[in-house]
Amino acid sequence: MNQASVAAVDLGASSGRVMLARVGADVLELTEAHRFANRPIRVGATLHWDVLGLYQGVLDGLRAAGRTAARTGTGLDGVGIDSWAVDYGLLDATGALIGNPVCYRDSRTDGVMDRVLDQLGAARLYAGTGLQNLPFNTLFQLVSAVGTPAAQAARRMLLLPDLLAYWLTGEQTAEITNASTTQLLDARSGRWSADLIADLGLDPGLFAPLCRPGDRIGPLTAPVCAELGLPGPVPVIAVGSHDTASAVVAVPAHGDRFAYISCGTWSLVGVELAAPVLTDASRQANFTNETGVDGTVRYLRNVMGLWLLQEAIRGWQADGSTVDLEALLGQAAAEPALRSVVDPDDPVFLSPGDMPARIDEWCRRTGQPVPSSRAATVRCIMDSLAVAHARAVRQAQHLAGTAVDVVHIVGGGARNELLCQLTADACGLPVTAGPVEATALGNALVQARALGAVHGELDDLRRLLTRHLPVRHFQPRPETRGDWDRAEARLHA
Ligand code: ADP
Ligand code: LRH
Repeated sequence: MNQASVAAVDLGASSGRVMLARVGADVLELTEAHRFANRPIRVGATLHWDVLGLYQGVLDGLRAAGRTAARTGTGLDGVGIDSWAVDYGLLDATGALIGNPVCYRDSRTDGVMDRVLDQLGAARLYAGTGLQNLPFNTLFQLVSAVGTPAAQAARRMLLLPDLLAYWLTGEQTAEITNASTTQLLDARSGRWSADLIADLGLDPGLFAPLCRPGDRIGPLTAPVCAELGLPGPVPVIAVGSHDTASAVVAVPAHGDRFAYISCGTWSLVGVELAAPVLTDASRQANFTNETGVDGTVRYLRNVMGLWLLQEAIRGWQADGSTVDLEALLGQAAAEPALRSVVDPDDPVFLSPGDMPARIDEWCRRTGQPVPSSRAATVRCIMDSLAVAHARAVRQAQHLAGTAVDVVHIVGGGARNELLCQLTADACGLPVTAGPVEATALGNALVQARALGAVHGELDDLRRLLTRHLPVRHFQPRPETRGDWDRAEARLHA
């Protein structure tokens, strides 16, 4: 096959999309087949994902992608699925879904992480799994539910992309890049950690056989093909099913002297490595070693990201009005720089709720001016994210013993010129912004390689990207250096 037409299903915490990609040695085209909103939904005390709504969005997208591919005379050669990490569905003994998956921002894990760290020891957990401690890691979610009727009935745990692949193919697998975010995978062997699973009292049968990006999960079932109007069996191909793993594939970098920021709901800030960093310093800085495509290590830190902006906007729109994001960012750009900065990683910002009020309170508590308008709040968020980006880029290099010459921003945040420029200034490094749809591109490239339409290593896939996709460049403004240093000192005083 010298060209492949594949559907990349990419579910983000703020929207899902199905992209149709045509990929070959001399072609890389991406078109949007379908996009749909996504958000957590509170029922009673619990914050859920509407997983059947998401599945319907995937089916609608695949139908649209199949039609477009048929019109261009190709047909669909593959389907790949990625989503945000850590969240999962539980299946009963018949393979039926038990309840709606719970959103990682739900409060059921409150206090669980500290309890597990006391039980197992933070050093042991980090040495074993290499994962940063985030309160919502799958491990903590599973432990929080031990003994509940749902957990008692559960025979299988499937992370969301694996769950959707199961519904599309009938096959149960655990794709390794996403499995690595559970904190239940052994960092050295790359297998489920039997010791950890036993020590936590979890059922080892919950965990499906692992597969790798490029493996075939199985063909779409006949009823699914019929529902989608697809003529023949289309393979579902494992990709970097953790969205960040797919995004990192599509960082248009040359060589290895680069940092990346996969910037959407979260900012995932780090470097690509050949081996994990499991030192105490790395653990204390809460850096994570997630599994990347082709056995790479995504050495990174979660920065709370554009969630702060999304959640502020959600509140402003609660009365039914709409907010023009680009206009608001334009006004924020005209606001005075670095008046107030918050630490976006403070857990106080994690849950849904009134974001501007939390930002105001942070500023008040730290003796900084409280933002006096929406534009000032947005400016505070942008400045704060840039400071956090710069800190993580600096720490990643220091902890991994590497050096970078450029920072790549990919994902929806690459459209945010203000944030890209501020990040360049704060890092003191050039920023290359784009592609916006890096995750879908990484997903599509891995499928195309599995189908034999393109060949080579990550470097080769990235060369193909840089030949076909425009990016934007932001140069650091050295005259702002002192302001950033002072802001950071203020933040960590
Ligand atoms: P996720 O995959 O986590 O849902 P995305 O990568 O889709 O996130 O990025 C979503 C973010 O992109 C939004 O929160 C928004 O801040 C940003 N964004 C989207 N469109 C624009 C735009 N036109 N200008 C600036 N930022 C944008
Ligand atoms: C980004 C992301 C991130 C995880 C978070 C739960 O979408 O996958 O890598 O930490 O969601």
